[in-house]
Amino acid sequence: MALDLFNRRSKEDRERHGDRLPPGQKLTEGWPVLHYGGIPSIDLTSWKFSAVGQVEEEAHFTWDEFMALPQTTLRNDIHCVTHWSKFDNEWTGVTIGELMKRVTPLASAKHVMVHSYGGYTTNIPLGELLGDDVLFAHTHNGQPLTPDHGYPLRLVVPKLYFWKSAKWVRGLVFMDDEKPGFWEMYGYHIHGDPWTEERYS
Ligand SMILES: Nc1nc2c(c(=O)[nH]1)N[C@H]1C(S)=C(S)[C@@H](COP(=O)(O)O)O[C@H]1N2
Ligand SMILES: [Mo]
Repeated sequence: MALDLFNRRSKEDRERHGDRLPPGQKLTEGWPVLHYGGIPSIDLTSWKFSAVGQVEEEAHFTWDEFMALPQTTLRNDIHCVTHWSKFDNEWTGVTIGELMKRVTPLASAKHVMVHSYGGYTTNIPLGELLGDDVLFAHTHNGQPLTPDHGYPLRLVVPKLYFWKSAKWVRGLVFMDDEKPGFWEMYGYHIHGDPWTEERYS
């Protein structure tokens, strides 16, 4: 009985999805669109991606430069704090590992603030951003991202709730301390692990 208190998935969800669906989540077949504010309109000719803050040297990429980086396709599941999960998303883009071959954080850098066009921010511990399942994606299931899902580029951090996967991403600021991003400031959990239901603070 005590175990059931920790595992709040319904019996049916557990039987159907095994260990793949985090507690409190429901599987969806569609792909909901969720964001705060409007969709920024982005011109690829002036698009820039920057890595700044506590780094040895700032790095800046035009769209063509970023797309010239080695491309990878990864498959993963995503989990939104509003209780939907979507399995088997295939993302194509540039892994964080490829980016980090070109960016060297200072030893003091422990956290990253992700910045988006439109002003959205979200914070992620550097160690988790550097996971081999993290990438900057321009394509989902073989289709270019639509504007509402983050065109031209979004971050994908599948280990954390999906609000950490910033759409319309424009850069990273490396920091020594943990500062809250947009939703983290408005009551979402500072970390956001779906497996331990770090939903709100
Ligand atoms: N730039 C930006 N990225 C964002 C958001 C946002 O408001 N702005 N919302 C986040 C939230 S709360 C979720 S659940 C996902 C939703 O992504 P989707 O609309 O592609 O499903 O985007 C995340 N990334
Ligand atoms: Mo969300």
